[in-house]
Amino acid sequence: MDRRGFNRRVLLGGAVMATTLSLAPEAVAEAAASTAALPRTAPAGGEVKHIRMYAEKLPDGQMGYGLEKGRATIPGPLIELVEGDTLHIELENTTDVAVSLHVHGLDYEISSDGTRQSRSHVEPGETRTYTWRTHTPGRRKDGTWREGSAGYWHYHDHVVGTDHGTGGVRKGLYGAVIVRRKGDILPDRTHTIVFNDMLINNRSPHTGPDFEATVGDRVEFVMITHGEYYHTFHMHGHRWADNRTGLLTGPDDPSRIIDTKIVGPGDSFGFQVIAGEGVGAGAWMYHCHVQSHSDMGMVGLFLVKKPDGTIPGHDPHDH
Ligand SMILES: [Cu+2]
Repeated sequence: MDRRGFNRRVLLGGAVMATTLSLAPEAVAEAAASTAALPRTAPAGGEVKHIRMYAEKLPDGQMGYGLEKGRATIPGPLIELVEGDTLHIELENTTDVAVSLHVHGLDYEISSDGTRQSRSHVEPGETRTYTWRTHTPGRRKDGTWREGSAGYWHYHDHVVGTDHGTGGVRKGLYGAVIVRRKGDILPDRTHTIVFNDMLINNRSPHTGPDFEATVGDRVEFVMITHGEYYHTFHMHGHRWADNRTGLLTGPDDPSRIIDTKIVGPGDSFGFQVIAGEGVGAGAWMYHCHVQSHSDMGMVGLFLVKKPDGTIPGHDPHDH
């Protein structure tokens, strides 16, 4: 069973923590039942949060971020915030090269830029605190409307290999950041998919990653692109809205509904689907739709099970 998304999630919200970690199984089932009736939504932001992260070399020569020493992953931990939250990240560098943490989309001062030119990187063996802030939308004094921070964003190293972090990103120093708006619908779980050069999440070609769900689950995907190439992300059997949340806000939301999206280096977007909605259980492929790229192994499976746990027509050894 795929628990990667679950384990990597940074449970910053108290409500999320309560429903996913602390309740007895019956209570979780009950929560899930009530979720089906009315989805949970993001609370108001405004909290100040602290986490510690580690930049590490992995045994296979790749690199990753983790929340515990020796537990780095590729992608790094999923970080979830609500507009108005502030996050302080103490980054410890356990490697033998300088590393950093550079985030997209959030508010930070130049001292948290994560670049060598601003001297906001971390030398081997040292620790540095990065501060990311977020804000709610609102009107400026001149009457114009200012966007909020909500979005599907991402973070990555900016100093390994070159002053653009080209080596660090290639080796796996990247991860997803979700900033939600108060009232945004919360998913049952979230998975991060990163097209990095010709690999997905730095795994060998034709080895996924695969993600499991049961028909009816509300599953969120954060899709990030890194490296040298442009790709077309595609998922079988499921569609989403091409807007901030990937969800329609109502019958009059004019957002286009899509099942492919052209993505390029540095891009990120996200969406939610109801697993198998209208199409049923199955081993649904997701892949890059550039034909040579999918042929070379940029493909994984969204494994949507029936309530009895089976997947019609699926050989578990298939990719
Ligand atoms: Cu591609």
